[in-house]
Amino acid sequence: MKLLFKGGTVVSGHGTKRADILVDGEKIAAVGRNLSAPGAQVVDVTGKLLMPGFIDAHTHFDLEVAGTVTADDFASGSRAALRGGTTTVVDFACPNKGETLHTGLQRWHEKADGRACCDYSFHMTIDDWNETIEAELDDMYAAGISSFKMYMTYPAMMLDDSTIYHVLKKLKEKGGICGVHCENSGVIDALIAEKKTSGQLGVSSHPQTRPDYLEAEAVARLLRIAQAADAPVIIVHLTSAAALREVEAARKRGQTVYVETCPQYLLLDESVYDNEDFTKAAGYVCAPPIRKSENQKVLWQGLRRGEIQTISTDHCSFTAEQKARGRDDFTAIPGGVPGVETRGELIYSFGVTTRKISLATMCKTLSENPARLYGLFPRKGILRLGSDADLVIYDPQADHVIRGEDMVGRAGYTPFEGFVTRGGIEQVWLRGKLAVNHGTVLAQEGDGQYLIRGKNAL
Ligand code: DUC
Ligand code: ZN
Repeated sequence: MKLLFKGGTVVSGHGTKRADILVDGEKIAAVGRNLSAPGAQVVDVTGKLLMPGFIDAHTHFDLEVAGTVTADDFASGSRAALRGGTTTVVDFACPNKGETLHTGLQRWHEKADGRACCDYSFHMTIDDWNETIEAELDDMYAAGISSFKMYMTYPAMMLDDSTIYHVLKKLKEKGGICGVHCENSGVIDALIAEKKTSGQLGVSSHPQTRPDYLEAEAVARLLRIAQAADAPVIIVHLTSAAALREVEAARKRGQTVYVETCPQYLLLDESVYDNEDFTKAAGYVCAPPIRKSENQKVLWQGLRRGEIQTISTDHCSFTAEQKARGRDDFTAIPGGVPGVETRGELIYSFGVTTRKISLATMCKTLSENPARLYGLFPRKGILRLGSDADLVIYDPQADHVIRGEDMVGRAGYTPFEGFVTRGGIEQVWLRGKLAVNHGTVLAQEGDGQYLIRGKNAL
């Protein structure tokens, strides 16, 4: 079947242009002025923005954290993703320490296959390093996994400096790319122990035990390790000006460093943890934590200048009931916030219309750059001949209020409660099929395809 999207403004990483889009089956067949296609179904998108489906390269669906499992699995998480204009997620397959990468990969396929409503792929978490795992890397590439993840914190997953060095060297040799969660584990543990000793177990202690300088320290250390390994790295969920300064220093030395941030770090500030209402405050517990407001303008500036390449969500959702496990001890609150459903509208509303970033930068950071960085370009991330027909139809006039009760994700709340959007997502098309219409998700479990990815080309 052919579809002709007529009268809209097409957005790319270069800017905007008035153009029609012809879709044939799952692919874009033409982009141009005044297209005609006899027999095609015409979709009138006059006055609307047409953006390439967003890619969220940092989600955690169906993940066990602190003795509980995220509220969203692949079915509900991908449904929420589509609702927010995200047509592709890259989740983190996560073997337990002692397991092989194959075991972790198989487990993530079992969680996602036949259940995902949007397209999906996996990064592979490396939380252990031995000859078996090293020998598995080629199979990972063959299975379409070209990106990896390491943690510098969390005992169950963290690696020491020497192991990080060896992994980076090996990935460099194979042409892979690695994202790293950067926080100084040892000092954070010491600060937590002090809080426990003094009985300061409320949520407001959470950001105090994970200060920005301990993120910056880990970023600086990682970047020196990467320098020794002569390898590129991705700093995932960067939150602070202090950490970004370390990236700048490494780039001045000639290193290749990619940076990701998330809406919660761009739009919220540390005061969210001071709420007297435990449930409200706990809803924002994530790591790294939400920072002091002065960091926000540095992050927006970083996006504007191209120093930060991607905006993902780190979607890791828990209900109020799950968060309540830590009512008497903030360290028992499962860490993570929902975000996959709101990212596009938030960035448009509070980034583009406030002129912090351009529409082209929004398109780069939500679609084009993640597609290039994670080996999906030009199949994904751009609206051009031959690309998948993943489209977000954005209505700049459809302002509305973000409400937890309206979310299709299962957390039962949103960290952005009460935010008033500028415009809104009218439709989402996944490979030529209408997946969301005016907020109603039409896509079904199993409509999402597993994506074999190539290597980084950003
Ligand atoms: N941070 C969180 O808050 N949750 C999941 C993983 C992470 O890095
Ligand atoms: Zn994460």
